[in-house]
Amino acid sequence: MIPRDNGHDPSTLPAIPLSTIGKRGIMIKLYGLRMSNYYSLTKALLIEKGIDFEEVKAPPSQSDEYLQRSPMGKMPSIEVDGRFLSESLAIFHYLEQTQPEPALLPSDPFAAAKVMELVCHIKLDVELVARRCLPEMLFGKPVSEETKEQVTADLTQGMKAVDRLFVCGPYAAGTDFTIADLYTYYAFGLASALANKVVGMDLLGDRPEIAGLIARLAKRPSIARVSAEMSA
Ligand SMILES: N[C@@H](CCC(=O)N[C@@H](CS)C(=O)NCC(=O)O)C(=O)O
Repeated sequence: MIPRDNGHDPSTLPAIPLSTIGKRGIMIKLYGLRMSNYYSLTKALLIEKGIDFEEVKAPPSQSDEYLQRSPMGKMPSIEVDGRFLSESLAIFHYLEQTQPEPALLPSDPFAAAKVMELVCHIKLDVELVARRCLPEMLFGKPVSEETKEQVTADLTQGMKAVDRLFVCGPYAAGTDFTIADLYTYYAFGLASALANKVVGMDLLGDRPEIAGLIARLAKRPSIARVSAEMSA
């Protein structure tokens, strides 16, 4: 057990009242690198919510200091009033509660859970699966044929799950823009490139409605700003 002296212990700091983030000088710090899809997703989320934030360049690391912010040494993580939080979904959960407007989930609990169900499948059964090919695409380290076969099979199954849940009406989970649209944009960006390059699978070729949504989402001000600043 790691001693709880790392800023994660809720009893060591005063509670932050809901709906005050970014409104009374509480500045969120966003740690990571702009090249990361999950960092970009979280940045777009902060912009969508109208929350003030400051970006802190922090490449992934296994240093003790980094692990205090993000226990797997990954990006992104955020800092709120001296407390740290990692994992894009956990960060979303926190921001949705502290800054409910604009809502990125439906008010109906079941409809909200359906949005999260779609997010889980996009994240775990598509993006995370395609990520197994990252070493080959990014670092020129070939992945084995066995891995490629497994990735192809898992991606096929994952996309079938996504097909069952994806609404595109016109947004990913229905009539309104939700967190599922941010995961659609940022997860498929990486996953479709990886699938195409490494296992020769075209994830979006037979799914013009998802491809069309991604093209429309690219023009959304939050996402367009994140893209513009990525290459700045
Ligand atoms: N489940 C995490 C995934 C974060 C993640 O995979 N981040 C990547 C960059 S996009 C990373 O930090 N990779 C570095 C590493 O694995 O060491 C989330 O949703 O935030």
